[in-house]
Amino acid sequence: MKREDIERIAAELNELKCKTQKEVEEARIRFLGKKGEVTRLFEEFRALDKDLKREFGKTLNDLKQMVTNRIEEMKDSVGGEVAEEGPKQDLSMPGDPYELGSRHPVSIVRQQIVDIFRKFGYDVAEGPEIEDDYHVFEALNFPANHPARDMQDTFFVSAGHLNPLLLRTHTSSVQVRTMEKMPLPIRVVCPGRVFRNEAISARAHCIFHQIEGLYIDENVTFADLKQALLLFAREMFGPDTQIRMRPSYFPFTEPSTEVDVSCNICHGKGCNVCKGTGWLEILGAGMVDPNVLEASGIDSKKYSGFAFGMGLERIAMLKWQVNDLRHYFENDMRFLGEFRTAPEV
Ligand code: 2NL
Repeated sequence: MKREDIERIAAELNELKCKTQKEVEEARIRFLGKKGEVTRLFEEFRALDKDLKREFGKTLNDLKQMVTNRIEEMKDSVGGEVAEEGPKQDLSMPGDPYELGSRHPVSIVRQQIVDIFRKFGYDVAEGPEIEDDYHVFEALNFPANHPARDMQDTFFVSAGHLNPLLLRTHTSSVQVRTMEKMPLPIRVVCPGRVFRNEAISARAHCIFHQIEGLYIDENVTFADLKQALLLFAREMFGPDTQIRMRPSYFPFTEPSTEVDVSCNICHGKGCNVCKGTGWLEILGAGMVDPNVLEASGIDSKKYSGFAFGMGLERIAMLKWQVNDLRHYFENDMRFLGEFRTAPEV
């Protein structure tokens, strides 16, 4: 028996940190169990001669007492099964806040635009996203070799026959279906998702949203188109808004125009949103081509009409100065949360 053995055990005991009742029991076995270190010292003690017994007796008894006390002490202080039965949480704490969701910016502008045209007496129509070539291109006066009909620009669902299925590239197909089945006059807006085979960037996405409008009656003129769009622009962007029309081309309208509104940020003075021009392009429009009316069985001698179309992401970009289209599709809560308090919805 050596004094160092006793001192080492005492030192180990001081170092001992038990976190669970299981660890306390393991420590008890290690020191006081049948083959425990203290037990072993007592066995050695029995074999000592009288003088050495006198020298070690008290020290050894003190050590055993110390170990026993320390183990008992830890049994009481370490959280055991009994201690764990109490509540783990403060049940009087307030609950987690229940966060309200918010409308997506594209959904907000769609609703605004739909509401404006409803006031003007338009109906709302929706139609299939998977369409056929006829309703997306043929009935809309697209020539057979038009690039939009190419695999490069349009997602095809089926190919290799005369009227393949495809993902609609504009919601005009819904208006074609309206012309086919609804009585005249027609006043309709068609919001929806459209698809184009484009490389995704800050300015282009393969999925986006449009709203198109169509008005067909007797004696509808370009002046009616101009006034309808002016009233729309003033409802949407404020009563002082001006519009400007530039000549353009679409297969389905003749004449065609691109429409700008006066920049509602700098009020025409020129800023970085309008790139110093004072104008923002918001939509394309025109008088429905007689070929388009006739394709859907409408007498183009008796009836005429106008149509227009705009990209909802673009309108929302102008409204909230969003600089990258990809924000609309990534569902980053930091972006979506920006629209939480839009008061008008
Ligand atoms: C744009 C331009 C436009 C139309 C869409 C249309 C629909 C029928 C007949 C004639 Cl059924 N036209 N739609 C007309 C002119 C322009 O959209 O820039 N859209 C994002």
